[in-house]
Amino acid sequence: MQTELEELAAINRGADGSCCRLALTDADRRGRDLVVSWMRNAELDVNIDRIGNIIGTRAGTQSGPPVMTGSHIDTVATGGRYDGAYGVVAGIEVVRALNARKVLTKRPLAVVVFTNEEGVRFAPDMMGSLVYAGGLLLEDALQAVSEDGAVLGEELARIGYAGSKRCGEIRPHAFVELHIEQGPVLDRANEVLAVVQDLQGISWQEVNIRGVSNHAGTTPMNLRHDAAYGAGMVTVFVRKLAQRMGGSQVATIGSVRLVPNLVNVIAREAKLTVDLRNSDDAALSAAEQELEAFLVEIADAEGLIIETKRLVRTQPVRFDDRILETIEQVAAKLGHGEIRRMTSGAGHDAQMMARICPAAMIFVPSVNGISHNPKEFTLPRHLEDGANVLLHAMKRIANE
Ligand code: HGY
Ligand code: MN
Ligand code: MN
Repeated sequence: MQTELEELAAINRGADGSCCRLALTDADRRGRDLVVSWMRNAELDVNIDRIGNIIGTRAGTQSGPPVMTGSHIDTVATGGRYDGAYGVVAGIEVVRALNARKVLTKRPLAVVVFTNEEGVRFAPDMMGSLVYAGGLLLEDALQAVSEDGAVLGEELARIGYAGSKRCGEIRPHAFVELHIEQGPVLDRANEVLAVVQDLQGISWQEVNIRGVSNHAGTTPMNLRHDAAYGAGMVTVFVRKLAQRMGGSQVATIGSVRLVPNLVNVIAREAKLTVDLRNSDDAALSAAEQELEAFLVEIADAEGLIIETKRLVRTQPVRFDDRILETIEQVAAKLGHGEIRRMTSGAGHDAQMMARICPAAMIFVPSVNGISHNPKEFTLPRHLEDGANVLLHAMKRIANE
């Protein structure tokens, strides 16, 4: 697995060691080509569907819905080498291990690479799995436009991954995703594995604030309509909102773009993104409503025009109890004792697959809880432990 993870990480590697394989760029294509070659070497039958999902299948002794695993290989622009890639590489490793031992399973197995999980170039995130699960029309996904004006369907064709298979044609018997935790819980508790029982709701909005450009030196403070000040007020508001709400509420202003973005010009425009998450859907809706009321308030107070555009809204997801128990039993049998059940703060393709089949996830630790960052790291033995649990869980589910 380390070799494959290194090969993927070497594609378009940043000076700081970060991985940058934005969805449907040439770097993503190079990663896809690598994974397809690994799948074929593992004797998987590879199909590409119409949103570019890559599905490698392994026959069982019986036909029928496969037990599926997999994740994504697209990254954020400053990504680490494990986010997504680990689940794909481990899934292929599971197949290789079964091949080496000439072990057949009753049900077929499948390893999938979902298109555009990160959603940072084309919204929404988890796009490929959302289309696969029927939560987003293929036509709408193909028409998604990126900040740099690229159209998703055209990019998919340009990199040669506009497949012909109908999205979701292979309806899995079950879906198990292996992923790094991307947070501090396991690392701080000095634990090796967790089974993910649920996943937060996610709300992404774009907030466009329009004011009036003017001279930084001559414009009296009480006559300003300063879009940058509006952006700053929103940034402070969402932080205080999350602190006030407590629980699992988190809030992030990840992107702020000012226009004209010049030292001596009052900004006429600020485009920012707001990421709100909570494992309680009612609380997440309340947070969205509080933000909406605040935007009306500052628009009036500062003489700004503020418009919002929804990018993503997903409900919290509870994974399947039977799959959770299988993962727990397998982990115990492999000597890990009773492993922790936890909530995922990050979005994952498994949350979309849970719409169409029993699904769950396995986490391994992220050192210092760091992710979406080139310092993302997981110990090799933890990677192995996770892959072993995946192997035995898939075998058990495939033979039940
Ligand atoms: O945003 C997320 O949680 C995921 O990394 N796409
Ligand atoms: Mn991921
Ligand atoms: Mn990610």
